[in-house]
Amino acid sequence: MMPISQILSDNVRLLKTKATRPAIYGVTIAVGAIVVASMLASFINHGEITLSGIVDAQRGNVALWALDLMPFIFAFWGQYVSSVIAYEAGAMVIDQTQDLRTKTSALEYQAMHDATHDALTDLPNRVLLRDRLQQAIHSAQREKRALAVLLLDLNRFKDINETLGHYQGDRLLKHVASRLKHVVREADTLARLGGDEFAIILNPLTSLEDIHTVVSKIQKALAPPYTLDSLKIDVQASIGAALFPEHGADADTLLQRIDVAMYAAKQEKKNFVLYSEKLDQQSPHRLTLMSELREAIKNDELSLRFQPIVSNRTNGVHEVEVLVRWDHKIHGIMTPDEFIPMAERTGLIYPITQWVIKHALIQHVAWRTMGLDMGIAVNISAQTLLDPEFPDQVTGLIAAYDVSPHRLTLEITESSIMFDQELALHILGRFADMGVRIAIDDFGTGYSSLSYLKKLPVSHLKIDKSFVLDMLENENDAIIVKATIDLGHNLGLEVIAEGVENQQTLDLLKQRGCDAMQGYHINYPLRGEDFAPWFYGASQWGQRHSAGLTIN
Ligand code: G
Ligand code: G
Ligand code: MN
Repeated sequence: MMPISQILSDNVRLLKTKATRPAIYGVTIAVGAIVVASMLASFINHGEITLSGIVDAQRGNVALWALDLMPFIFAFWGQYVSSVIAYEAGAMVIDQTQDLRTKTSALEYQAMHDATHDALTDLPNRVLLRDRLQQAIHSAQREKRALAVLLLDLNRFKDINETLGHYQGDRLLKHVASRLKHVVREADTLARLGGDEFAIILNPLTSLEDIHTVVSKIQKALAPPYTLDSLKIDVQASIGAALFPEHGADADTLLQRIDVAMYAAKQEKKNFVLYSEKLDQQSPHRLTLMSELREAIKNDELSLRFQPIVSNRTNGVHEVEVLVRWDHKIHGIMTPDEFIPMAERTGLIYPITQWVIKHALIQHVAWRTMGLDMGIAVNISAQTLLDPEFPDQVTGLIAAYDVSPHRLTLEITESSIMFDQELALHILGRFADMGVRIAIDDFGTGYSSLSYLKKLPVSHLKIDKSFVLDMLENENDAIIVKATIDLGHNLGLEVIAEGVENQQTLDLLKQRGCDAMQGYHINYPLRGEDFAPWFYGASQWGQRHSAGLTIN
């Protein structure tokens, strides 16, 4: 790079040549004025313009002397002013350049920091942890020593988050992070991997005892209850650990192994589990399942079920909820509860959601060619909803299959909206603009603010089945269901009840003004090919009924 003094003198030269130009014009005009004035004087004195007349005028006319000074004054003044301007401008440019440079490097630093740190706790994130672990492994290898990695997951954090809300959940995580910071040594790395998961690299590790010491320090640090909203909350953690080089020679293997150990701790309800090979056999599927699931999506080994939703107004079925299944070679048909949480943790939820929407649209089109116009409601996880590319992907899919957007509903949960309200509002707005409908699923189990709900472009609420299942026996549940129906209607939303398992419940819901009903009493989730025969045949809510034909 050019030195600053060089830039300054170059700039000064450039600006000086520009500023000198008006001075040269000034000098030229002044010289012109002298010549014209001298000629005029010669003409007035001698009646003609001659060289001797001009010389006479120059000698004898005092006013011309003053005029003769002008070119010198202009030249000097031009030089002086241009130099001053040039220096000032040059210095200004350099000041601003330096200012910009400092600002740019501060921004670069900030961006770098944000990419490697967790925004909530400002601890290193997964990316930085992996990098630090790799470095720690290199130095441990060189110095022939061991190190340990710990994975810590809070117990029941999900419940806390859902009952007290994400704001309080975040506060709790910050408390936990600051308590953990005091447990680790300077040389150790404490990172937040996301959610309620924290990892610690213990480097160096002199003896196995060290791990136990750290684990008991962690348990002690976390033990005192946390105060949130004047509630006292106890939080415990499950901890898994793995050692280098014993359990893995590289960062990725070690990170997988702490996951296995931590899950074993959760399952066995233990505070702490150190990885061992037999754990891999015990949690046989987790790791293999993940890669199998990836393959299953590619090989279309997922399948869909469609559960009918009956409208109170028409008594017919105009919409189905789409539920995914995995036809596993060994484990048989697996329900979403067995693989969706894992898919959410590993990012596989994105391709799954794509697969589900695509195949639901294909089914919709297949029914349409049979003359069956069946709306489809797809369940969407929080991560997928908050993915800024998701609306574009949906736009692409409905365009590709030529499906009218308002025949697609996205079922989202209250917690996925509360997680990042601004982003959720923005994304839901995009769907509303497209004409895609949004339903709040499992309504009543999460935490949401009513005033916020009012702002959302939502079209209906689905009352959680836990309230509907027992509403005949449990008066509280019946009251909640009634209140939710009224609340939904006051907000201008349609209300759907889930978990309708018998006729009495169905009758009661209809009587209470519920707009639509879904549940085993109407039917189990059906395979695509079984739906039309049910709809046109056995069902009292299918075509025969709504077409006004009588059923025997
Ligand atoms: O079909 P059922 O047992 O088994 O579904 C269990 C849970 O899984 C329900 O809460 C449902 O919302 C969810 N689920 C079903 N299909 C999907 C899907 O395609 N994507 C997501 N994210 N969740 C689903
Ligand atoms: O969370 P979500 O609302 O998406 O859950 C739908 C789940 O509810 C599916 O797993 C579906 O199989 C199940 N389900 C549907 N109808 C009934 C019902 O009548 N009773 C019960 N217990 N579960 C039902
Ligand atoms: Mn649902």
